[in-house]
This record gives sequence, C-alpha cells and structure tokens, in this order.
Amino acid sequence: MSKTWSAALVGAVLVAATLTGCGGGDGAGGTDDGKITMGFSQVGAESGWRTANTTSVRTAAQEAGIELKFSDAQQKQENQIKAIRTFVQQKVDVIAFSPVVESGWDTVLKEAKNAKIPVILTDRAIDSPDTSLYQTFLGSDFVLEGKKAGEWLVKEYEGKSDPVNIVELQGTTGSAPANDRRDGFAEVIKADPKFKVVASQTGEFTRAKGKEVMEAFLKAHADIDVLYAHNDDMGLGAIEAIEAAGKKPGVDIKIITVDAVRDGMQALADGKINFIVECSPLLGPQLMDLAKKVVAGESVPKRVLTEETVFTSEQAKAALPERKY
Ligand code: GYE
Repeated sequence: MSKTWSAALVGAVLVAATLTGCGGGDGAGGTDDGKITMGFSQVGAESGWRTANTTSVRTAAQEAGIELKFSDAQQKQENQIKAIRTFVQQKVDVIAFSPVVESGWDTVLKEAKNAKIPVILTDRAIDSPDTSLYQTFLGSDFVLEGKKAGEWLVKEYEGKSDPVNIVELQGTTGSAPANDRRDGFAEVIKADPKFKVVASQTGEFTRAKGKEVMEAFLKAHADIDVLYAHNDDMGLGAIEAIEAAGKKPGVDIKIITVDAVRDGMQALADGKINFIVECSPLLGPQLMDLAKKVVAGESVPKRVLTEETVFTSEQAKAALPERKY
C-alpha cells in the first residue's frame, strides 16, 4: 500500500467527503431523464473473483435501476483510460472503475473532475496524492489480507526451527492487491528469520500463468515448503504444476491463497490448499448505493471497507454448499 493511501485513509476516518451535486439539470455530467447512468471500467476477466465481481455489479445496477455502460479493459491500463475518456464524452452521471494498476491516473481523472463527473474507485486503489480525484474507495484491505496469510503461516510453524522456504505468486505487477498482499505478508513473517521467500514472481492473477511460473519455481528450487499465491486461480494453476512434478499439494508443499471463490474452496476442502484468506467480490450493491448518494450530492465516507473472513479446510467444507460464487 502506498504511503499516500495510508495518509488518505487516516484523513478519511476524520472527514467524510462532501460532494457537489452532479447529474440532473446543473450543467454537469448526465442527462435529464432522471435515470442514473454509470460508466464502469472493469479490469478484465482474469479470475473467478473477477467474474463474480462483474456479475455482482451488473445485477446490482439492474436492481437499482441504474443504467450501466460496462467496459472490459483486458488487464490494460490504456484501455481503462480510453474507457474513462469515452464516459466523460458521453456525460455519464458517475464513473466507477477498478484500477488495474495503482499509478498513472491523475491526467484522466482530472478530465473527469473538470467535467464534474464524480468517480468511485471500486475494488482497487490508486496511489495519487490528490484524493480530490475520486469521491470514495470501496473495497478490501489488501494489506490486512496479506497479514492474515502470514499469521496463519507463523502459527502453522510455531515451535519449529527448521528453515521454511516460501515461493510467492504475485498478482498483476503494480496492482494494489499485488503490492499490498506482498507487503502485509512480508511484514508478518519478517519477525522470524526461519521464513525465507526464496522466489517471488507475478502470475498475473491467472491460472495459466500461475501454473507456468510454478513449473519454473519447481525446477529452480528442490526444497519448497510453502506456496503463497495472491489469488485462488494462480494457486489452482500451481497445483497442476505441483502434481505434474510428482508432489502432493497441501502436503509436500503447503498452499495459502486469497479470494475464497468456489474452485479455491473446493481445493481447500479437498486438502490441496491449506488456508484461504477471503476477499469478497460482491461489491455491486454497495457500489450502487454509493453511486446514488454521490450523484444526489450527499456525503459519503472516503473509504468503505468490505468485511471478510478466513477459511481452513474444515470451514471450507461447511461453507461450500452455500457458496454462491
Ligand atoms: O483477488 C484477484 C483478481 O482486485 C481483489 O483481482 C481483486 C483481485 C482478486 O484478479 O483474483
């Protein structure tokens, strides 16, 4: 997490953002038909989490009577910048987006601000020092997720002194969840020098890349004890690589992932993953509520956190029948 964001977060606890009205007949973005139009720029379709998030946003928009202009950036920042510019030209009432990476948003967000179109960050943060560029940020605390992963590991190896060799599959380079999950985890495990991250590389949050990078890790390191994957999908890809190498995932190599989507939870219940830190993709309803308030000129908190838990294998077995995504 960037220092800027930490500072913004502290500020946000004290002050709620007050917004100037937008939409309606005030000469700002939006048309006069009374219906809210939201331009939404999604990261892509890289993971089970993302698919569930897209469904949540689409369904919630429909239920809230909000017209959604949905754009898929295919994990490319330039596509998101283009989509935001198009939304500005179209004079939508509100723009929401999940920034693929943290940096490089100031110019385009200033354009939206000049056009008086409010912006909501959803799922991922940006690291701009100018917090006036967006009204609120709705999503998880990724540093905390990384810490929870580290805390499980510390407990798991409590009382043992042998070195623990860890490989890490990072999310998309430069993205908030990759940066923060790496940092939160590192902060917790550094307390004990027996934990060593022997390799750390991006698996781009996808199964295919997770598998490919794990294959390389296995070739380069004969003595891997633990895999920490920044999402379930990369963990699931890595499981295929581990099995192909003749090792038992969850036993020979312990696996921690983040998200808790259905396939991840199944692998956890089957004992192939050992621990999952939940990250909720069901942001749609809260996003639509915030959008309505922002468009109406009401004040909203600068930071809205999602509530999340963690799962062991037993807990995954119990939760699976009810799991919606
Ligand atoms: O964990 C991962 C997805 O930004 C929280 O993006 C999201 C992450 C999620 O690709 O699976």
